[in-house]
Amino acid sequence: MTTVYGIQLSPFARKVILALEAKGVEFEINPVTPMNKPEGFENISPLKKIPALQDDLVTLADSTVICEYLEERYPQNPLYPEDLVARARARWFEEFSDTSVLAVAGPLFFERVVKKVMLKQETDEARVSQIIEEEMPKVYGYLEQELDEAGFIAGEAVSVADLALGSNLINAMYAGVDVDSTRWPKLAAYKNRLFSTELFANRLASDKAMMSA
Ligand SMILES: N[C@@H](CCC(=O)N[C@@H](CS)C(=O)NCC(=O)O)C(=O)O
Repeated sequence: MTTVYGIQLSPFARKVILALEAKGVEFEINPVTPMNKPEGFENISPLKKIPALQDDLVTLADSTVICEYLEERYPQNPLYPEDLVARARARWFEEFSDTSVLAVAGPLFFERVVKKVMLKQETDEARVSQIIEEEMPKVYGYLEQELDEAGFIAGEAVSVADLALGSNLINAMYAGVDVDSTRWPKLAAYKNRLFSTELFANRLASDKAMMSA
């Protein structure tokens, strides 16, 4: 059995879970959280971060490394485009999402969901406003400029870049900050297209069931 160590609300764990689901690989989740790492977790994830993955062949950490492994082990429903340029773009937008989009969505999710719901602390709304007004426009503006009217971020098919970008857009949405379609119409339409795919719709439904429980 393939085990994912992490929680499904982590954008990096969600990226790996989506990759497994896209490829139809059965897996189980061991719900390790950043605040609740078991003794000896460094033997599975040497940097002590989630996600990690363990199967009959490997124990691996880092969502990017894990997704590349999954692609090579399970080539069905490819997540890396065949075309050289599109594949390079997929890798770039995966990286951009894991760094710059995360730098927007991560603190929003932390302030409005982790602090408020899980830690029962006050949300720093001044920090939220600063992210929305100063940091988000640079990141979303760049994505707006790179997206087409149709398809996904690196071509016609959903790629690993969409798993990374979509995972962060989900967490921003859970923080009550959706993409403003008047400022970023292509990004807002892309988000709706992506979230309407069976892959993302099922993941959103799973989050909803988990959060209402
Ligand atoms: N580059 C890593 C980043 C993973 C990451 O930062 N995970 C966060 C949770 S979303 C974490 O485990 N943080 C705990 C820590 O840094 O101690 C990946 O792609 O998997």
